[in-house]
Amino acid sequence: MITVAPTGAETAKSDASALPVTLEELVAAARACETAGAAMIHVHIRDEAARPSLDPVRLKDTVSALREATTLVVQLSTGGSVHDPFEQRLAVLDAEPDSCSLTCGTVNFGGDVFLNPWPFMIELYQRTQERQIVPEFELFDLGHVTAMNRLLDKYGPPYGGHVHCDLVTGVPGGMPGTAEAVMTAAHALPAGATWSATGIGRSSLPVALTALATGGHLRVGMEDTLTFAPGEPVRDNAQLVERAARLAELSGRPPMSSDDARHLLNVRDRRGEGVA
Ligand code: KMH
Ligand code: ZN
Repeated sequence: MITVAPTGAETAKSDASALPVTLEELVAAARACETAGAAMIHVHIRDEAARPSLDPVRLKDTVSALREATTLVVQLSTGGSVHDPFEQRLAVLDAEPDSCSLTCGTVNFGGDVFLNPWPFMIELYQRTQERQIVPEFELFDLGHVTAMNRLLDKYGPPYGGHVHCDLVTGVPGGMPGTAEAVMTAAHALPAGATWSATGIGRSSLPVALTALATGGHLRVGMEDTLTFAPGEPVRDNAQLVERAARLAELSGRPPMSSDDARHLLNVRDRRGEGVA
């Protein structure tokens, strides 16, 4: 399964002109990435000035537009930017995505702190269960795996019954983007869990190759990587998905369709339902 994370909250449009920041740009990127082999999209939105936003109306419009234009599994970020308040991050679920990210602990994030205290994790997790939204557990460090396992032990399985995680490596302050770190974290996951791996910046390729070699799935995109090769900026998100799909083919593990991803994750089929 290839997930594309096309935008993120950290990069300015002025620093990467191909970064999709309007709804039209996001939908165009999503379509191109679907054609290139993506099955899921991890979404951060921006406001009219291209600043990171958790505006509830924009989030609902985004989910509807992506559902209309693509078959991708739509995952909204509940991480937002490091400046977003907890209440707004919880309210992301009101947009009724198929899936949402759920980060399992606080982590230094460059010079900032990405806050995910235990009570916030519990609140977010219980809301995903109530709303029938499949969480993707974002694990930036080995301790986050421990916290996720504790969450599952205390509060039961996620909606859909299947545990899917993303090992986010290479954030300055989190686990490094190395094969060793990916394997250590993957081995600590509960039996039956599936995982994708993300390598920020230059760790993108080694981490993707590790995941492909060891049964993991892939997350790529301009949220995580802005340089395609040394000295060569990324052209657009589809370029990163195309490369991931090529690597997957070469590894004998061709990209999963979005239908297969829906089946794997057990997402509730909301296509055809309006958002209240
Ligand atoms: N932008 C980061 C602070 C997520 O989407 O859940 C958090 C992040 C993780 O990107
Ligand atoms: Zn994100």
